[in-house]
Amino acid sequence: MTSDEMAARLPDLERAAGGGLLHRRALLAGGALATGALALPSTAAVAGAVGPAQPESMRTPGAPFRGYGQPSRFEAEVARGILKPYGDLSPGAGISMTPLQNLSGTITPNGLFFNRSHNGVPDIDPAAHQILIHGLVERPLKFSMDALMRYPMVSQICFIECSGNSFFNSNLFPEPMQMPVGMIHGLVSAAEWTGIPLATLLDEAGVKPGAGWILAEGADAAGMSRSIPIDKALDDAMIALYQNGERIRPEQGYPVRLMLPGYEGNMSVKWLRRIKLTAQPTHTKDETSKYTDLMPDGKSRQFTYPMDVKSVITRPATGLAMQGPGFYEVSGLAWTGHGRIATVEISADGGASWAEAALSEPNLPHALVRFSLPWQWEGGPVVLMSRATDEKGNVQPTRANWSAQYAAGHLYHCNAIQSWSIAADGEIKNVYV
Ligand SMILES: Nc1nc2c(c(=O)[nH]1)N[C@H]1C(S)=C(S)[C@@H](COP(=O)(O)O)O[C@H]1N2
Ligand SMILES: [Mo]
Repeated sequence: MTSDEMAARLPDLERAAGGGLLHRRALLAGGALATGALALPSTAAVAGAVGPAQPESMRTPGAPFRGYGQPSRFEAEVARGILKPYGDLSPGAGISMTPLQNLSGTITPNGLFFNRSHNGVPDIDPAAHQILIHGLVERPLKFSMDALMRYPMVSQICFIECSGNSFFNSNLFPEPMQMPVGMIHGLVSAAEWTGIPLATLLDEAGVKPGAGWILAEGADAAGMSRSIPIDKALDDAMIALYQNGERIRPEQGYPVRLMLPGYEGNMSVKWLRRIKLTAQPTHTKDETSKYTDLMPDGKSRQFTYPMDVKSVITRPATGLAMQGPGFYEVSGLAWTGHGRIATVEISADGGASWAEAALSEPNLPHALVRFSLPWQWEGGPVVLMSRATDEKGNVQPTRANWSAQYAAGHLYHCNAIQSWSIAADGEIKNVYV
């Protein structure tokens, strides 16, 4: 079938927007799939069999058991992308990014969870590690890891996003950079975190009147520390011990981290060793020299907490190749630090028309949501975009609008709409629209 014939066979009913986007119901019973109007990627069964009559795997016993499972050897190239801005002078200062182009669903496997560390991953013996709670409290308290393990725990699925995520699309880079989607947007990951509500431990210590903030400090060589408003600390902050069911990975803060749902990743202090209750923010190096937003008038805005509404198409996306015209599912991730995602819209004509995507369930606050939409690529050049709106009515801005809010060279908190151009030959590129 030529792409023109394909387009002609597509029932008008199922069209949701320009560029071949189909209605999110198109794959349901009775939709375009059932009517045979879609050029689906399956191949016709000729001999009624798959491969040789009896493949080797059916004639030889399989591998024995192993203590800790690993992905298939055929997935060996699926790995985090590593950036070391200081090279081997300081190899532990930098980032490793989640390969979003290789993943699906909404939970990041622990071994692929992104890692942002300011001075390496410490090797901490839980038997020797303690947390101190002091400052404006009735009773300063120390907690060993064994003591923490005896408290009632709760679980919550939430994302962590570094406020430096997507800096390759920020004002630092006036021209779009070409790299896999995971290297542009992979400083976001999500897990089910299990631990103790921070409020439980603060109640036990007794919060004194006048305590407006907490200082959280990590036990790493960066001594990373941040000020957090007491309201957040008493609301949904967690002392997290488990990540997707197993003890938190060293990269994520083993044996214990602070977890602040929806807030910029930097504030979720890893390798947590100390919480001090204070009247005012402490103005640590990590919240004055870094993680501030440079405004057009040259002033810096401090303390930008919730991560703004954002989405990115992860398939098709840079790092993947198109397999010729026909049917595709457009799929990606959306999230917001302000609660839940309300809608995600997709455009296949550079923003001229939009169709509403289907959202995965459960749609949880401060978690990743997967969105999807059926798409018939007719083989011509298109520009794919996604635009998320959250339940508070925040709408993801165009790159031009995002960029204009900040000074030249500003990089943090980039939640601009991502555009992927797809050429007739199938090449996928990062473009600014
Ligand atoms: N102690 C400590 N905590 C830290 C950091 C650090 O370098 N040291 N990095 C912060 C930053 S900038 C981010 S974005 C998140 C990243 O969490 P992750 O590495 O588990 O993805 O941890 C934060 N907590
Ligand atoms: Mo970060």
